[in-house]
Amino acid sequence: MAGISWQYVFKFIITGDAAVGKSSLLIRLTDQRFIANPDPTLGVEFGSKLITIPEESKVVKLQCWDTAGTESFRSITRSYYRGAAGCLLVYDVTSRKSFLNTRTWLADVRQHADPHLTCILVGNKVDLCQDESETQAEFNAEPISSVPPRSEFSNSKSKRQVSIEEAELFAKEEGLLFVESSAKSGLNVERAFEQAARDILEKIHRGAFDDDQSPGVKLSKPATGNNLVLDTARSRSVCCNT
Ligand SMILES: Nc1nc2c(ncn2[C@@H]2O[C@H](COP(=O)(O)OP(=O)(O)OP(=O)(O)O)[C@@H](O)[C@H]2O)c(=O)[nH]1
Ligand SMILES: [Mg+2]
Repeated sequence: MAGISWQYVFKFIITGDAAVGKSSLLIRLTDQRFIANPDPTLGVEFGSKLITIPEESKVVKLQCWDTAGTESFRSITRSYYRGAAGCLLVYDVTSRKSFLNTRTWLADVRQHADPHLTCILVGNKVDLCQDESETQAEFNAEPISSVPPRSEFSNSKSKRQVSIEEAELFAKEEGLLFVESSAKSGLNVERAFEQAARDILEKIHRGAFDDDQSPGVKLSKPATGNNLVLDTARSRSVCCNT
C-alpha cells in the first residue's frame, strides 16, 4: 500500500485498567493479529494506521498512544493525554471492576485532553461471553481496591459482568460513543476507531477543532513532500517505555 496520502492526522489515546486488552486492540488494528500473552505495557507504546472514511472520501492517519493501565505509570501516561482528539476508554466485559474504573479514567482524560475530545467506551473481550443466557443477577461486584492478578483477567470464567444496557446508559450520560469488541476475534476493533474518527471529522466540519489550536487534529498541508505520504498503511512501534 505504497504512496497513500492522508488529509488528517488525529491523535488518539487508549486508556483503561491493566489487562483489559488495550495493547491487544492496537495490535489487532495495526497488525491484524492477536497475541495470547502480551507483555504488560510499561509506560506507553505507539502505533499508527491509515483509515478511510468512504462517505467523506477522506483518509485519516490515526496516531495512537497505548498507555499502561498499571497505577504506577499514571503520571507518565497522563502526559500523553495532552491535546488528544480521540480516546478509546476500554474495559473488560468480564470484569465489573474495570468498568467501574472507567469513570476515574474518563475524568483524568478529560482534564488533560482536548476539550472537544471524542471518547468511545469499548467493552472488550466479548468473545468470552459466548453463553449470553447467563443471568445478569449473577453479577458479583468486586471491591474496586482489590486488583486481581493479570492472569485472572484473561482466564476469568466466561461470564459477562457488565450488561450492554448498563454500558450504553453510562455512555449516553457521559456523551460517549459505545461499542463492544474482541481483540481476539477482531470484532468491532476497526469499527471502534472508525466511529471515533468519523465523530471527530463531524466536529471539524462544525468548526469545533481548530487546526492551530488543537494539537490532536492536524490537516495535512498541500503536498510538500514525504510528510504526507506513508510507505505502508500501518506501522507500530514500542517507545517511551521506562
Ligand atoms: N479472550 C480475550 N482475551 C483478550 C482480549 N484482548 C486481550 N486479551 C487478553 O488479555 C490479556 C491482557 O491484554 P493486553 O492487551 O496486554 O492488556 P492491556 O490493557 O494492554 O494491559 P496493560 O498494558 O497492562 O495496561 C492478554 O492475555 C490478552 O491476550 C480479547 O478480546 N479476548
Ligand atoms: Mg498494554
